[in-house]
This record gives sequence, structure tokens and C-alpha cells, in this order.
Amino acid sequence: MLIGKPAEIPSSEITPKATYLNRRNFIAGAATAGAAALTGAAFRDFAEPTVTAQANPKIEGLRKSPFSTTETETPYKDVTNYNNFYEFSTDKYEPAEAAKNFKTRPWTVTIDGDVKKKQVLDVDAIMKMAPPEERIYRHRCVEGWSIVVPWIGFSLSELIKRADPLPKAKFVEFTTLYDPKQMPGQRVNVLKWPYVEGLRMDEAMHPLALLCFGMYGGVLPNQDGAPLRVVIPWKYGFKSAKSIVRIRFTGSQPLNTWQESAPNEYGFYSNVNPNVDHPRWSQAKERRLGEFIKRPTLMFNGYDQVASLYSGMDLKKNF
Ligand SMILES: Nc1nc2c(c(=O)[nH]1)N[C@H]1C(S)=C(S)[C@@H](COP(=O)(O)O)O[C@H]1N2
Ligand SMILES: [Mo]
Repeated sequence: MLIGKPAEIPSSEITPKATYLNRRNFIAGAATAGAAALTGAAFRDFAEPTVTAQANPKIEGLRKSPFSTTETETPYKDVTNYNNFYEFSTDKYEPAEAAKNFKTRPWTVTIDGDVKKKQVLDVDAIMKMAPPEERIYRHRCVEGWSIVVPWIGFSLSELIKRADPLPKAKFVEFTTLYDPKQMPGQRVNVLKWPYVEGLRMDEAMHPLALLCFGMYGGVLPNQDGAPLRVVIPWKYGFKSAKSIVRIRFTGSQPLNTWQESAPNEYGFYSNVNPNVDHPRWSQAKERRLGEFIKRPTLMFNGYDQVASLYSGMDLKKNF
């Protein structure tokens, strides 16, 4: 049973607080400081971030990707101190600390459902399936903030091809680890655990869909979904499930956690779409972490090459 509504709040209320991560700007910028004062931001706006630089093991032999954007990367400290990871906390400033001791080895991923090669794979074997690429993607949260991140991984299709799904497999479902001992957020029923997400097979096979195990040159920090997550850059952030332990192939559309939690607010597709408002806020603009002025949100988050996946579909209905 759910004891409370998930704490999703519109960006207009949360982003001034996010600027605390850039402490120098925060103190220097009168406009920024004024905005924070208006929202009554607490003293912890002046706290230092938990982590400031990539200290995780490096990933060698990175290939560059033609899919990378040339936009400025969001600072590491912003991407790793402001996270949605409800298994650890509903407070975006807390996963960095709360996930610090999360155990990501040994780690296996179960491949099952409508697939020829049902198997349990070690994450280290998965990481070696294909050469690692650096993909600098825009990533937009449904709440109105966005980041530009040099993710590391390879196309999810590499794993799917090797698993050899049956023709009747029309969808792929991702399940996050369930371990309330390690994940304090799972001791609270804000969402139904474990976290589940899904993609249509053609979406999952699209070369942009990334199976991800690193960022900023190194292994993924725990708060960003270590040891293995997906990154689906044309969809709202919640489609990109973290800390995945199961990949299931199925003939019927999976019920993703956020849709189950609030079906009128979160659909299965959740393509970034500035023309379809969230029932409680506009989706027309977004704020890059570390910046102050909002920018317009682009259809499919600017990844126009996926448009053909949805030709003939009413994207207002299939939100
Ligand atoms: N298992 C799990 N995956 C998750 C979430 C979560 O709470 N649990 N949050 C999602 C949301 S809402 C967003 S915006 C992104 C955030 O990814 P980041 O912290 O690496 O920026 O992760 C997504 N994946
Ligand atoms: Mo999100």
C-alpha cells in the first residue's frame, strides 16, 4: 500500500536550490541568491557537495560516438550530487551519501522471459560484450531539469541481440535490485518496489538506447545507477532504470513503476515532449543544472532520429 504521494515537484520550486552546487556563483550571483531567498531555501544551500571529482576506476579504450552532442557537459559535481534514486532517498541531495557503501560486486543480471538464451550474466561479462563508447547525451528529468553527461556504455541492442529474443517478445522490462537492507528508500512505500521500467522492442533496439556502466571517464558512481543502468536520451529520466538486476522479454506492455504510481501523470512512452504538459506543470522549458536561465525543451529532447518509431501515433494520448 502506498502511504504517500511520490514527492515530484515542479522545477520552478526545486531548481533555485540546485544552484547551491555552484557555490561560487551562488554567492556572486545576485539574481541567483535572490531567487533562492524568495523560495526560502534553507542553510544547507551553502553545504559543500559530497563528491566533487570522478574518483572511480577509469574505463580504458573509450571510443567516441557520433551520437554525442557538442553542448557543454554539466559539471561532475552537479550530476553526482543531485539525483533521483528513490531506493536511497526522495531527496535529490541525499543519494550521493546514502549510496556510498552500496555493494555493486558481485552483481548478476538475469535475462529471461520470451528469449532463446535465458541466462544469468555477471555484470563484468556484460561490460565486455562490446567496446565501450563515450556518449555525451542530453538527459531531461520529467520535473524540468536537465543535464549533459558523458555516459559510457554501448547500445543496448548488443545485449539484446546476444540474448536472442523470440518473435513474440514485443517489449523489454528492466528491474532494479530489491534490497531494503542496503536501500533505505525501499523501507518506505513511496513507490511499489522493485522499480520497474520498460521499452517497446524497437525502442530498445534503437542505436541511441544505451546500456550504461560509466560516466566522465570512469565507472558509474553508485548514486547514478551502478553497476548497470540504461540511458534513453529521448525519454524523460525516469525511463532510464538504475542498478538493473533483471532484463525480461515479454509480449505484453510492462507496467512501469511511475505509471502504476500515478497513471494520469506518467505514461509508458514518456517521450520528451514540450507540447504535452504534465498535469501539474508545463514541460515547455527546462533548466540545465548549474545554469539559471531556462531553455526551451525540444521534441524528443532533440533526438529527432527516433521520430519514425512513433509515426502514426497520437503522442498526446500515448504520453
Ligand atoms: N531504480 C531507479 N531508477 C531511476 C530512478 C529511481 O528512483 N530508481 N529515478 C529516475 C529518474 S526520475 C531520473 S531523472 C534519473 C536520474 O538519473 P541521474 O541521477 O543519473 O541523473 O534516474 C531514473 N532512474
Ligand atoms: Mo526524473
